[in-house]
Amino acid sequence: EVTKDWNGADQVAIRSPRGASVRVCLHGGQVVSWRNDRGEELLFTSSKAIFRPPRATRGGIPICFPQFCQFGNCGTLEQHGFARNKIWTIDEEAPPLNYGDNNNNKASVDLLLKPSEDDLKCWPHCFELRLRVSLSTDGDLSLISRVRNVNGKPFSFSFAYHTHLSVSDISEVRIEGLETLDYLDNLSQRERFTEQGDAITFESEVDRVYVGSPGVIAVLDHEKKRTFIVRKEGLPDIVVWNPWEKKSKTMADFGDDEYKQMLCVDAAAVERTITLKPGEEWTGKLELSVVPSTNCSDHLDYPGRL
Ligand code: TA6
Repeated sequence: EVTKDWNGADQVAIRSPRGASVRVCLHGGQVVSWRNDRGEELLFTSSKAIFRPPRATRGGIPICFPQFCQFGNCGTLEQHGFARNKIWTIDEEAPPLNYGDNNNNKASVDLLLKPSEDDLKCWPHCFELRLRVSLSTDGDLSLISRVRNVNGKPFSFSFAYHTHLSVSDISEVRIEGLETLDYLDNLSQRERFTEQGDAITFESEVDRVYVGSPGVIAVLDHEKKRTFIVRKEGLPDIVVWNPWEKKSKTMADFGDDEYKQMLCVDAAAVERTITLKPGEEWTGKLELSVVPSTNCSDHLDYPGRL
């Protein structure tokens, strides 16, 4: 179902037979809503989000391409790239996939971003970025991005699904699956640390890139008795970010107390950029599901369904 969003750009909604839904804005190719079959919103969007360029909407899942920049020296591009501030198109070459199409349990929409003349001035590389957003009959959300080097010269990029999860109380949230990994700490000039052997919990600002993380991690929301399962392929890192109170007050498009209800857990390729030679293509997959439990260890070894 295609409607118009705040600036007249198309917005596509997919509804599963059981009532789950996802909404994608062509502005930024951004998933702005993902609801379970009880209509509960699973992604965070700030009440102070600014829905117009050049700010990306503060929430949902912005697509950060061709860079996800931390630790300063972000060059001339915007910190997290321009893709989330561009108007994408619906990819006419990819017919929509619907529930029941040859026994498919997913419905999908395919979006496309290609550089304009202006874009080529600030990032002189011939790319095509295709995004397939799918919702399964049981409400799992998947995003598959494909970047192709359209016979230009080789180029390198970093990428992140900047995923804002909605949580009930950040102090009651923990992440399992990142134990013992190394991380780069954005709060201490990218110094490299090793995570201790237990789940990650939150008592202050956290801004880290866990490098070489496994394909599956779990985010437990104790109060809501539910666990987000994050599965990924082609994305070796996980960015974990919560601005906490002090930093929240410095962001105009973020409520002072909203840090309590959100956590960014971004499947990403940040530590090492990806390089494509002419004609080469890269694929990065993310699958989000929610299980009603806070005992997620039985899900961590669950083989990915990507
Ligand atoms: O998540 C890591 C990070 O780079 C943080 O340092 C913070 O800047 C966050 O992204 C938000 O970035 P944004 O451009 O969405 O405001």
